[in-house]
Amino acid sequence: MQIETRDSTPYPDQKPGTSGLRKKVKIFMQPNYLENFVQSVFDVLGDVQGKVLVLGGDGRYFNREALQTIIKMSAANGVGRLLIGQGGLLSTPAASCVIRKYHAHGGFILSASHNPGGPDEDFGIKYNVTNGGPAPESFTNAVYARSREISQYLITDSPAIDLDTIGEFSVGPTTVQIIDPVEDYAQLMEHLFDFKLISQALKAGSITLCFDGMHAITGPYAKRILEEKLGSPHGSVINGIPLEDFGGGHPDPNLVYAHELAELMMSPGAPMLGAASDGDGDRNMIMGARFFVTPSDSVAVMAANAHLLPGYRAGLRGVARSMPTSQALDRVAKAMGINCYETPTGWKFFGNLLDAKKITLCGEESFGTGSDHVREKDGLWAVLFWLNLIAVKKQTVAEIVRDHWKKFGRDYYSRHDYEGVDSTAAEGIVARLNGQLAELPGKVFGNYTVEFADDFRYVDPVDGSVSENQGIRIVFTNGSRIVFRLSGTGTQGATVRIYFERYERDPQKHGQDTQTVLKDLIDLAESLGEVRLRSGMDKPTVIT
Ligand code: G16
Repeated sequence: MQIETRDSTPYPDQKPGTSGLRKKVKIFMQPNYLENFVQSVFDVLGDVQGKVLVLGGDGRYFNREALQTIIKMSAANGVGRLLIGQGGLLSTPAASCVIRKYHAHGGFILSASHNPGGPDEDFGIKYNVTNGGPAPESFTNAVYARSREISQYLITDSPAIDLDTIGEFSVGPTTVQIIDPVEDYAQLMEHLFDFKLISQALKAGSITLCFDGMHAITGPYAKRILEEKLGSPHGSVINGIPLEDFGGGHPDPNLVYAHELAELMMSPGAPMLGAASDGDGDRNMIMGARFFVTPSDSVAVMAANAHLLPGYRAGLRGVARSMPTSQALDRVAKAMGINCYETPTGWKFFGNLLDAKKITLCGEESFGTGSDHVREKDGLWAVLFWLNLIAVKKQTVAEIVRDHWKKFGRDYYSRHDYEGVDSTAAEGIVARLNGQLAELPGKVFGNYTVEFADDFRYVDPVDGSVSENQGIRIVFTNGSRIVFRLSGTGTQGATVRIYFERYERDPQKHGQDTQTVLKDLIDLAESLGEVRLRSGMDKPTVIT
């Protein structure tokens, strides 16, 4: 085996977004594009001689080819051992679990998450660090800086590795170990939840379930855990085979893209729990029969009930949510006398809080919830959490959430996405909003008085690092909010997200239609941001 040093020239666009580098497959297939990024990561990592790295992806188009390249580059850079999921597969939370369990130095996860896959669609790569979580901004900024000046990369001339056979291979100095992608993760879940209780309920039919794998990574995990280990009837997992193009679907678990599940859950014969996960298995959508649980409510309900489940009996140290996530979690934290931290969007911001043991549970409005068991959000974990909760409380999903509202009040919440907006128009929207921030406080709009308005700035309470410009908040004196931000995960044009929130304490008023309750705020957002006007769209592309 020879190590080759190949010359290359930089690409200007390798700045990682909210979660790694995401681009169209065709961009990743440009000569040396992937290689430049991977070598930039190795250059920032420094000496990796003898160290262990984890590799895997969500199985999308280009996953296998990219893995073969990364294997050769890892060997050329002197990595000691690679742990790779069989078939090149590892869900994002499973990769985090494996990094932590085997004390790996870090790992590459190949995924564009909830974005579609296929030759004309998206691919992505991110590096996770020793704690199993996404690399912090200081690291990704250094990688980007390196990618702007890179002039060569290292690669071996070794043949391709058989990714489908469990076992060990050698590539020069590197031992390549192909591992079962599910087992370590399944064992961790068994430790956190009451599998015996859940299994009894599933086998007796007192809990019925449908899990939509959306032809993405969680299919094999869900089949092994829900059907084989817990005994949910065969067929409880639908769309369970991972496909390179996700069967032509959009692997984003929301009411629009997980429509097969959504229709089933709204039908008369709906099971008790409906759930879906995204491309790489870190997101979750939870539904009861004819009932949708917003992700913001989901994390609040979880926090209020965590002590009922084996892995969380000791109680919660604290909780955290991303800034645009509703304040339902804050109310639970207040009642429990624990801290609730508000972070920018992006799971990486929870890592320090989890490592410093300031929090146990955290969540985001973007269908992400997780805990200190790994350092990623975790789709199947959330499903198991809800299953365990239903089994303990012997209530339906709707009953659990309505009881929660009775106790804490309801945060009516919705997100409106305008996808594929012209980038200049999106910048204009942001500039227009920024221009109004100073004069908004004290202004009255109907029933709403602006308490403060700002562009969210986060100072990490653990390491003091500062993240600026994390979204525009307009907060009213009654606790209602409008938040505007540009997505950091899109690959085409800009996606403008507007988040609306209104709190209602009175249980008599908890049964209203969300969009109707939020109408005043939605109209106000348009007059402030002119999103519809400037984007030329007459309505959002997705409402959740
Ligand atoms: C990623 C991040 C999440 C974030 C989400 C949405 O999720 O890990 O923390 O909330 O993007 O980000 P944006 O609003 O910028 O599009 P995933 O599932 O895509 O990795």
